[in-house]
Amino acid sequence: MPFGEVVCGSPGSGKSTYCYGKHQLFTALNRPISIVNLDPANDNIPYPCAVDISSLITLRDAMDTYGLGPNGGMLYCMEYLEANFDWLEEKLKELGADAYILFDLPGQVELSTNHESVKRIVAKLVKIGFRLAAVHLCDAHYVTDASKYLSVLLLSLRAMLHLELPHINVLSKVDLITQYGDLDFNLDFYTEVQDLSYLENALSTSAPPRFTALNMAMISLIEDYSLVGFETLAVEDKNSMLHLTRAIDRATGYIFVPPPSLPPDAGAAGARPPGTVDPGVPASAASSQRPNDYALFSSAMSTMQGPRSDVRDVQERWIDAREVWDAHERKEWRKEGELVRELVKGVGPGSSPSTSKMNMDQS
Ligand SMILES: Nc1nc2c(ncn2[C@@H]2O[C@H](COP(=O)(O)OP(=O)(O)OP(=O)(O)O)[C@@H](O)[C@H]2O)c(=O)[nH]1
Ligand SMILES: [Mg+2]
Repeated sequence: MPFGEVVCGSPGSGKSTYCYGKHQLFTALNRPISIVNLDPANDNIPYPCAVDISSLITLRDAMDTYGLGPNGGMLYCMEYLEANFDWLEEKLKELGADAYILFDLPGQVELSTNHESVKRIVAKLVKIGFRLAAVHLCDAHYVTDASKYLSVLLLSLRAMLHLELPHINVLSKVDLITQYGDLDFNLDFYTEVQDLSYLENALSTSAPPRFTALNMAMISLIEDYSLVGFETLAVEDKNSMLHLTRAIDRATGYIFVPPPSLPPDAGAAGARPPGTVDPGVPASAASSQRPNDYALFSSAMSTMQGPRSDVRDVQERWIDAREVWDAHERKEWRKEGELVRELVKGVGPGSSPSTSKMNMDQS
């Protein structure tokens, strides 16, 4: 059964960078991953792209042929993709039944909040057997201003109700959050979206007082739904990426089971953990037929553990003690670099170093 993520969010919120980061992380973990670019205006795709909407239609084609502007052209492209869903289905089939696919969407928010084409494409994907989660990225700098935070809450709620998928909202670029000023509350206030009435004071300073009643009505609407919450993401922070991966796996029910029969040249990165037994099922067998002898990722039932799984750790890492952590990480990287150099020396010229020390820590 193919699994995947529909990566959506405002322009510049970090969708393509996230897809690229996830591709690197999963490749290091030996976990399957393919990326489908659904942004017909994406000229500089940073990641290896398995399927690209540009081979079906580009934004420029739509604009030139129908005399449309960039926004109208984008909506046309999505409608065209919907009408040619067979093309997408065919390409996805080639990626195999066990594929894990990221769909990198364009940044126009109406595509994931009110325009129907993306919603219908997603519904068709679900119908052909995909288990998907929507990963909605919102730039973390919005939480530094109460009225922007409120608009992000409404946008997130709207996207959740529109796409009708298991939904993970993410405050992206949390590593940059301190650049935009101090927070009125601790980060967990913004991620847990608990008692928003505390925002009243902050809202009255960031928006004219005549809007206070309207703002409070919107707050009570968000609280009534009680749906919105946020994970955080700093794409270059391995722990942050792993934590988000766990949250998404819980939402989709994905459990990663590495292939039991690894090719002889898989190297240390692909080596099976000590003490595990090869059950003799070929690596090509479907994941449902492979025994879960050493699943590396938590299942949907397990608790969320590991570094950065508590938002207070995120606050400490990026806000309260950022410099101390930066210095600590630099020291760790130096140590790791020295270790690799030692290994290279030990193995001798011409041999490649063991990558086991460089592997992502999955615990
Ligand atoms: N510091 C930091 N920068 C990030 C992070 N994620 C993305 N960026 C930067 O944010 C900018 C926009 O990222 P993109 O990945 O192009 O954003 P996008 O959502 O794909 O943009 P559109 O496709 O235009 O909607 C780039 O300069 C990225 O390098 C992050 O976690 N931390
Ligand atoms: Mg992009």
